[in-house]
Amino acid sequence: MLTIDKLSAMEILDSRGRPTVLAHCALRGGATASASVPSGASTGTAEALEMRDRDPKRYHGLGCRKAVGHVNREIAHALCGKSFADQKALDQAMLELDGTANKSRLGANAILAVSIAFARATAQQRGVPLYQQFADILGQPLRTMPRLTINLFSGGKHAGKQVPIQDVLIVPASATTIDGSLVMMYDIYQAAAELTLERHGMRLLTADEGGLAPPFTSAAEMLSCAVDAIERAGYKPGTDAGIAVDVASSHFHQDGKYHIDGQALDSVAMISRLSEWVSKYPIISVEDGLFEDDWDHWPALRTALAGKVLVLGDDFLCTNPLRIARAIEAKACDALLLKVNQIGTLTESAQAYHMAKQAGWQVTISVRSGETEDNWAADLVVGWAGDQFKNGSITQSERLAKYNRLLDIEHQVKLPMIAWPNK
Ligand code: 2PG
Ligand code: MG
Repeated sequence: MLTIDKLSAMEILDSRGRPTVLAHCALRGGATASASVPSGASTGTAEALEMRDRDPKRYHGLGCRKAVGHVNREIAHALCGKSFADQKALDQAMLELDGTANKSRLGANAILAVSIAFARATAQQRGVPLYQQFADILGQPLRTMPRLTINLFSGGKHAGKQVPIQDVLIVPASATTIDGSLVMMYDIYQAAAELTLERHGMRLLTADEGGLAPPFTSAAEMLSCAVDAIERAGYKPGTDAGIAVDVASSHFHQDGKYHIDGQALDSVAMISRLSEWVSKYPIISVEDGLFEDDWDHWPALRTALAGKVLVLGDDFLCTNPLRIARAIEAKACDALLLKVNQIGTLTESAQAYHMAKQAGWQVTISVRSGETEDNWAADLVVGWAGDQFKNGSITQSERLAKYNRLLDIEHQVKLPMIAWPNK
């Protein structure tokens, strides 16, 4: 049994300078640990509620003092001195305490900070690395290192909407280690920075996740520039390095149309546009190709693209077991983008993971556009044998905290990197 001695939280800042929650957890026996939670910009409407103060005088209303107060008072009061058999029991106690479907009473940011701080303290108490603790929570052995999907170019909400689609990511497909993936990505990022200077007169203008954000005039230009960068770096597009796209189309869907590159496309035309991109560019994964509630057309998207690329749901699924069940039933996609803070506890995230895997889907584990220097996501993707890891670019310390932790894990344990394509 694990007994909580002390629980507290405080407000810290994320990589965008916005407040977020850090929780401290002390267990009887001496283990102490802390954890901080990330925050998204392009959020799905079905995400669990991230509690903000809404006080316009502090951080434009984005303060997290209410969520922090919930940890320091109600959650601490309910959990301190109590013993829990495991993570599931702890998370269940918080779900019952909150009592809402979307954690809107206590805040998903408050609950998740405690959920992860508890996992980390438990790992310490047991004397095991955090990735092992995560594997034990999931109930499966360590298996593989993830294939990286690394942000090269950004648009959409992460870069002031200079181009509608959000992320063009590089997948170092022929790399066999994390180290080799990062070496390849360094070359491609530098080549892209040179191209940005030559074509747009600027070298580094980066977005929330460290991706380059030149003023492309169309999504197609963004994609073809990624291919140029791969070639310029001396790699073969599609063989050495592929492209993953986060279309994040909910954010340019309005009045039933997809507003992209000066056109207003209906769902069928949007699917055709995505199919064109897939045949023209070495794309291996398409995330949120359609609007999060375009349930009528997601199955057609999957039919059009499955087998050629991963049809990945992010805002569409929101790591929410109910939405995942509906998408499996409807054959609407074949991969889950798993973000723990979309749902708010490790236990529910594990449930989402198992559902996706049982349906034969792949799982990409993703961080958020607002991150801290906390690196637990790296342990999570190894512990849960995520097929891919989406962690932004190779610049900015909040991203490097995770990549460097992956390098450290790779140094400690010899696990094979997941094969690509992993179909
Ligand atoms: C996404 C994520 C990460 P955000 O849409 O996949 O890139 O963005 O954290 O802003 O939701
Ligand atoms: Mg996304």
